[in-house]
Amino acid sequence: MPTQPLPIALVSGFDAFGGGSVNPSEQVAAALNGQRLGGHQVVGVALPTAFDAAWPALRHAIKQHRPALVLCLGLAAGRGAISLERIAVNWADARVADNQGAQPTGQVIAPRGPAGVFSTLPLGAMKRALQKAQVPVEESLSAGAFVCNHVMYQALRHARGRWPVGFVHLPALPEQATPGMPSLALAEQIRGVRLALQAALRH
Ligand code: PCA
Repeated sequence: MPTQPLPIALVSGFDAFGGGSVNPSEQVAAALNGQRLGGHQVVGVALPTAFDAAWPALRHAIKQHRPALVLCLGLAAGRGAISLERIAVNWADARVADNQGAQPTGQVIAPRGPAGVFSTLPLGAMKRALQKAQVPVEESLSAGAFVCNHVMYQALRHARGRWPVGFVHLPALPEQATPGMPSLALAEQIRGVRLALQAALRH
């Protein structure tokens, strides 16, 4: 008898940006790609860190894989814990140029869209799972106003509650942290995202 394909959990990361040479989010998404987790097949994809290209790339992956859940990852250098983002805002305000040279400042993303959209992932359950495993975790009220927030906003609006969508920001890797900047080893980042994803899929 043919086996039923497992539902897909889509995990996205971003490529390096702003002069950096690596992005842990891309590495974590690649590490989880192909794994089976909580009765789901994980598909990990990398998105370009560019306002015009990131959401079309994620939308394409969603169309292709029809995921049961979408978890987007990005780097937030300077944060010391895995940050579960609560809300995406309808605002683009870049402090650095993206990978295509675009740098929108003070712009609404969707003129007819709501000011903010809440994550539809179970952040409380995800947070508890990481706390239990002693992975540094925090809830965050803003994913910023760069490409990460942009993708979170668009992905939530696109899903319209049909599948859960959320965003998790990751600390810098030890090798990329500047002096005094908090960081988290890649293995811990992978462990933390895996646990968070598992908790979300169980919910
Ligand atoms: N972090 C950036 C964009 C890509 C990434 O990994 C952000 O926080 O917007």
